[in-house]
Amino acid sequence: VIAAFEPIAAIATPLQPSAVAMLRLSGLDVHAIAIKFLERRNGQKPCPTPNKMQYLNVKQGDLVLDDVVVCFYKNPRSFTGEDAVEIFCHGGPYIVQAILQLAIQSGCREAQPGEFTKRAMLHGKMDLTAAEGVKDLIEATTHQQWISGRQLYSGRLKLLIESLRTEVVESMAYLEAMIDFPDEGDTAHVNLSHVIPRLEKVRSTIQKLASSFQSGKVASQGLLVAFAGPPNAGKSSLFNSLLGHDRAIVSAIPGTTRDYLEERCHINGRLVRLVDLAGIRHSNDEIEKLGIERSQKLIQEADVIVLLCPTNPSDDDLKTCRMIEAEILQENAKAHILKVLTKSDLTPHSTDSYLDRFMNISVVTEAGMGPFKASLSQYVDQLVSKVKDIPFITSQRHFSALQESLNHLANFSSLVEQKGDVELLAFELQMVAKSVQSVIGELSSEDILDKVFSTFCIGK
Ligand SMILES: Nc1nc2c(ncn2[C@@H]2O[C@H](COP(=O)(O)OP(=O)(O)O)[C@@H](O)[C@H]2O)c(=O)[nH]1
Ligand SMILES: [Mg+2]
Repeated sequence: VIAAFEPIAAIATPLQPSAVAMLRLSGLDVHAIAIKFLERRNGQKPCPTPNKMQYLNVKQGDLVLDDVVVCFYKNPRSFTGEDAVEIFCHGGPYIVQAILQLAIQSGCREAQPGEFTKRAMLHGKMDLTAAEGVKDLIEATTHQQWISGRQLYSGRLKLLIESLRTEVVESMAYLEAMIDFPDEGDTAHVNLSHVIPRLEKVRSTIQKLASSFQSGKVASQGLLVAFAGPPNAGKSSLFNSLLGHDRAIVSAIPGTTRDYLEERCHINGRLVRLVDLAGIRHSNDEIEKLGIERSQKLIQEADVIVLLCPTNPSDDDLKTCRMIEAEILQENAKAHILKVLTKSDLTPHSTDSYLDRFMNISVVTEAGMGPFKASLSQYVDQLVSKVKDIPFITSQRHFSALQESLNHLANFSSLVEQKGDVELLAFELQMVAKSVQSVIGELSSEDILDKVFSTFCIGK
């Protein structure tokens, strides 16, 4: 028998005039609760036969509020694993909200964001990665996000994590047997020959999985594209042009963009996060200095850095571009640098050989914008295709957990080298197993669960 949670209700579809909307109830006694305000067409009370669609009336006092289709689910055979009811009504916001009020008056509490999925997880219907997959699938507006959501939801990542954990736990069991039955007392005499190669395989698999983070993040959250270049290069103009509206202030006064701006948009159907950075230059203005510091941090995180230079640059502009390029190479080895000569509609064009490999664009005539956008969308595809058929991670949460497990594996190795105590070795492996396991969720760690589920929408 499944532990019953208090009954909750929520509207599962957007609150907008639409053909059909769905409300969802889950928890203890929700069949009885729903029957309080549902009636068959002949005036009799309905029977909560599971998994069968019923055509019923919603009664609000003497009034028939709406004709609805209702499905009752009996635990554990529901999305949440609890008794549940789904009510499909006309999608008028008044009707939908009135039915929610009836459910609340009849004994439900309004659900919190992600609460249905959280219950599904707590009842063993899915692990934490599958729950994160649900969120990605709901939020997907592009194929790349669907790839991310689908692999999480399908359980591919979960299976790999489980097999890694099993490997570690079995190695741990071997060590613990030695603690229980010590022959000699220290690892100098302990034979680790079949534990070490196993753990080395675990380490390299975790390492590979951790290195899927860049691709996974791009799939799930979009390509992070930062614009860098000397003041007045046209960064904000390009940012606005890609967004399709004037978000950043464009002006001929250098230093106009003092803080960075971030906006999501689609480029050729790919999700990108565009960041307009404050111009990198030496400044005494406190606010501008802060903006520049934050810009430098974003340069370290970006997947693509678009380095902009005006078509007829001053010596200072060229110097700044070279300096920024050197800085990027030093601070963010993974970043792809896309070099762009802006304002190609203006003459004359510089012939400096540094600019030979730059692509020409103009936001005024739109010249070169097609190829520029194509290079961004192709880069998304290139990164995402790397992980298309393998398990990959998508969030900082996954990455940190794997990083922690690698740290403990490193501790294990140095203990082996130092011929450390077998208890200490076992402890490190326990920590490895724990951090690996935390990717798919530990039922005890409420704080992780709250963090993940608070970002869901209500009704999911
Ligand atoms: N003719 C022309 N002017 C541009 C183009 N792009 C930007 N500008 C102008 O260059 C100046 C600086 O642009 P802005 O986007 O604010 O540069 P930022 O300082 O790098 O953000 C503004 O006066 C823009 O109107 C372009 O493609 N063609
Ligand atoms: Mg600007």
